[in-house]
Amino acid sequence: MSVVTTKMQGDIAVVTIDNPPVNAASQAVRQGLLDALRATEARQPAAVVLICAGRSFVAGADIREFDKPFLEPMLPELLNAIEAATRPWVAAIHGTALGGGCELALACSHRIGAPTAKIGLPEVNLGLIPGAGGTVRLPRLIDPIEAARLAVTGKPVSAAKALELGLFDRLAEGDLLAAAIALAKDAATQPRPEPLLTRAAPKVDRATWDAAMAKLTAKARGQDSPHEAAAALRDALDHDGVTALGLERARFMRLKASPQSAALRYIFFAERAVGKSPRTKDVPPRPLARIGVIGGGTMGAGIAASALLAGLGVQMVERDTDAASAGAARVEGILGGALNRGLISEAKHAAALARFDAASDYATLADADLVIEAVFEDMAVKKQVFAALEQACKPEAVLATNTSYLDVNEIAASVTDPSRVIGLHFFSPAHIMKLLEIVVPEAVADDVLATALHLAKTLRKLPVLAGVCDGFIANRIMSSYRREADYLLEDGALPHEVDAAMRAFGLPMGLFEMQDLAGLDIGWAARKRRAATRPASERYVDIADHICEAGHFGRKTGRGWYLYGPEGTPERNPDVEALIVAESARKGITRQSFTAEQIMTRILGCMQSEGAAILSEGIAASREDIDVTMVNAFGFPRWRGGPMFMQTA
Ligand code: T1G
Ligand code: NAD
Repeated sequence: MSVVTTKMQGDIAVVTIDNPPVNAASQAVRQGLLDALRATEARQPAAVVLICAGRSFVAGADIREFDKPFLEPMLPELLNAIEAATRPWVAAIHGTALGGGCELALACSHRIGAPTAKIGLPEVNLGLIPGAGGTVRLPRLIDPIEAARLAVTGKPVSAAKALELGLFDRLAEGDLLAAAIALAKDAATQPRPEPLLTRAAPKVDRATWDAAMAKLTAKARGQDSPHEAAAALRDALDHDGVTALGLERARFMRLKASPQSAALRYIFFAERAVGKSPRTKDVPPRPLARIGVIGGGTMGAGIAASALLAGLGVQMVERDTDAASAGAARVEGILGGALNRGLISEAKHAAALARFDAASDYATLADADLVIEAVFEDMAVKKQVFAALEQACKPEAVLATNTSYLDVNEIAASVTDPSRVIGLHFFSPAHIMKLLEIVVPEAVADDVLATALHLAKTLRKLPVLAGVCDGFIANRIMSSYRREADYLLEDGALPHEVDAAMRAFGLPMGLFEMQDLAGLDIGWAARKRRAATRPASERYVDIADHICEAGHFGRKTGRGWYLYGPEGTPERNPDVEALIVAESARKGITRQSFTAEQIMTRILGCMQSEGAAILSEGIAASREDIDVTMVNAFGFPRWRGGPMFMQTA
């Protein structure tokens, strides 16, 4: 059965693409479109409507074809042929028209969108640029700087914005196909618009253009494709359409072969491969309507807000009514922030609050389907909470812990039925960070694991499955390269040199800046907790402990690794640098200088060796789990794929 079919509705030919899940423009789709074009050219209907079955218009070229030789018909040539069709072609867009899908729509003479449709050119997110005329046709249809915004940022626009820009001719009120056929009938009786490819490029003042591109590429942070997209748009303005098309194709093919695009395509598919387990195949999750959150602190409030924003009901329980009120205020603050930023409507905000309650009485958890504890990082406290939950909750309720480091098997063993216990390690801020480490204890039931994965999907989180160990995947690797960074200080580096090297590598922040931001007391408490079990043979650096012993915990106390003025920017801390030099001397270490590359070689090497250990111990099932974690927990640059990908690139 062809993935492209053509049916006549009166004198309008309706060409339908049906290639689940996202109607990617695979070779079969391209061939089907070419056949449909030939058939309609022969049949000469009044006009043609191009529409997609399923949930979306064409979401792009089929990325899975990129690592194989391209097969005819090639998309650029197909789109040129559609644009040259003798009858009007109307693209009827619902869902998302992205990349090649947007370019296909641009090759049509008219475009109509469902009110909820989105359209864009996200190729930069794959280290590419549009490769089938998007950078050439779009600036000939809409304001060139707006065209650049779509291609350089990769962010799609709404149907309303597309209409405002002139990218859509109409929005469909009611049935999309009927509205598209109406537009097609009108188009059939009007003069054909000049094909975009042959239109003269608009003139844009160079200084205005350069200033706009500088703003649009400001956040590229080492990634090439945004700059390449801006250059391709400039080519489109400086040359005729056909010449610009050739330049675009050459640039696209160069980028498709680039290491950054290979890395970005790897992480795109890796994020869709993780969070799957053979144990949950055909295993239905338990019901998930109302969840309990124990603790309304930093994490509890974020988790509660995340669940409320996803449409779940939330019962928060705190130590006492004052703490419950404080926790509720934190949740209301997060929801209020979402409302003020226009992320949610008044109605959604009110509905979320109506589903929320905070109390100090565990009896309020009687109808909770799943409860997450986010209380102090203290095993005794957590065991007390689980004992109380076992009394208060229905036996089928899933009991989860948000612990960062504690042994989830030990927590599970503290209740009568350990099969109902699982780890749900959110990252702060929990209502924003997408990554969710699902920590899988030995005794967990398959349907409890399925419920955790279902919760992740409901919260639109990115789940990675982790075995039980100290720090699971993210924090275990971070602890490893934090130790290495401390060794570098003793060996001769200074905090600002390590942080500069990490930023230059593409990380959003250096490790010492990050510790100052999170609070040095958190790591200090973890090191003291581990002191008793730390191998005597392990090299230990006391520098951070000395800083904490002096009461300096970073930004929140105004000094830590760095000094913080009233505006909060980190300045080098001479006392800390003197302490570092003294520690090297005390240990008889002759300090040496390190280049940024040498620093990153040691830090990256740590990430990779700890990742290898995590794989060999079965804590993570694949390198994708580790790379997805590092990219989404610590901002490891996506255009490098991840520490494990880098080993094989
Ligand atoms: N090609 C192949 N498979 C794709 C795909 C694509 N373009 N997009 C999605 N999939 C798969 C995905 O791997 C998953 O598979 C399933 O579809 C559902 O995706 C010539 C060169 C469209 C917003 O960059 O942004 O066109 O895991 O889980 O959350 O100039 O998918 O089920 O086996 O993400 O609802 C440009 C990429 C390509 C869009 C839907 N287009 N896709 O999100 O579902 S390059 C893109 C997305 C290009 C042209 C250039 C999202 C989505 P599986 P999903 P979702
Ligand atoms: P927090 O101190 O901000 O909040 C803990 C809350 O638990 C407090 O409000 C406290 O009143 C409450 N609490 C303590 N005992 C309680 C009890 N018996 N019943 C009900 N409430 C009780 O701590 P946090 O930063 O939100 O961390 C909570 C948990 O999440 C810890 O296990 C921590 O390791 C983990 N975690 C923290 C982060 C982070 O970045 N802060 C990230 C991931 C996981």
